[in-house]
Amino acid sequence: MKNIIKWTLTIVVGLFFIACGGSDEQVQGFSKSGNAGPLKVTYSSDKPLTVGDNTIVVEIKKDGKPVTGAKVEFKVFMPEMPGMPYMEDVRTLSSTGNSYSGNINFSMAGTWQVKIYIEKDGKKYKYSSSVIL
Ligand SMILES: [Cu+2]
Repeated sequence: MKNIIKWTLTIVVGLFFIACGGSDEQVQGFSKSGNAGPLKVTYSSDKPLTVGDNTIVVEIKKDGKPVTGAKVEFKVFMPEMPGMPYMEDVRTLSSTGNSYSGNINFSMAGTWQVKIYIEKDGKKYKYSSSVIL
């Protein structure tokens, strides 16, 4: 139920920006993509990534078609550094139609490693990336 409200809000906000298109104020979101074997993986956020909570949307395509019904785990981590422990956040994303989404918390600024683990029809795929906050 929470997700439905979240998505309704996202759509309403999205429509608002479409309706107001043409103004100079563009919302700069975040988006990055790459491959996990035969899969094309895109992860994005409609706002720039920030320290704290971020709503992440993952789209997976194979031969240009959305891959649905997969188990998608999104992990971010920062290796241990002098004076700083290892940090991570892991979330199993919820399927929302043709994409997957969930909340990811970055506990501090810096470079974060991103791993997206995908399981579909008994096969496992991994996408590696990184972001700088
Ligand atoms: Cu650190």
